Amino acid sequence: MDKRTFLKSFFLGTTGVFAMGLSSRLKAARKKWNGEFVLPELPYAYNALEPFIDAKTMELHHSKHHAAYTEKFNAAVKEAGLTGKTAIDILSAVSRYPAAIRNNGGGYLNHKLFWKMLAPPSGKQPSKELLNAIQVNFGSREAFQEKFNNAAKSVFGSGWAWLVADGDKLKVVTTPNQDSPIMDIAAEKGFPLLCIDVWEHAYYLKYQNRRAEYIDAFWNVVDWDFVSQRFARKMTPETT
Ligand code: MN3
Repeated sequence: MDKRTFLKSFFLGTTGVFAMGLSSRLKAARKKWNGEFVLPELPYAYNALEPFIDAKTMELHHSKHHAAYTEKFNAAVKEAGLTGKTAIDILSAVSRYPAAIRNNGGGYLNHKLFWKMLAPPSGKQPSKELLNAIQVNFGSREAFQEKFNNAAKSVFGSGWAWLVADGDKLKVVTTPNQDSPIMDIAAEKGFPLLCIDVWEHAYYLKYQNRRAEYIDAFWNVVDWDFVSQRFARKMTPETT
């Protein structure tokens, strides 16, 4: 993508990026893809986020919960005759499809992003550009984190809190269950930059009912390099 196309697609937001900006590399990757969604490997060991997120939780969350969403998503996609469409294509039009697609497709893609947004504690910080955008949109990094924390705490039952880019605007939003801000049914849409899973399966073994402690601990394992690259659209968006 050249710079002009990049900027144009950036300001068009999520839909624009995916509608306009697929490079030939992405198209080639799609061509080779057989249409089946695969549980991704974690980019670190199950115990790599200790003591903030414990190994047992990570193992169950990835090898049981995420694996189940992936398997059920594949079955639902097949059932609905959608094989060959990407997860982004399917989920951005999810209002047309059965609930099994929404729940399991959301579970498949949300966790795929979540694992990549986490990393062993490194002390890395947001890029200058991202920090500047956070200050412009929320007043300060502290005010942003407070807003994100409050959003994550406020999710009733199961769901997610997100930092999303909507054009050049950053927003903190929440979604119920396995919904995503990329879904057409989302109350507030945007391109996900950062997210936290606040389903009890994400923290109950270590934190029991203390969701706020889990949210505080989460900040120690945020991969700010990943989030900053995502903000700058310097990485290949997920296609499958
Ligand atoms: Mn989960």
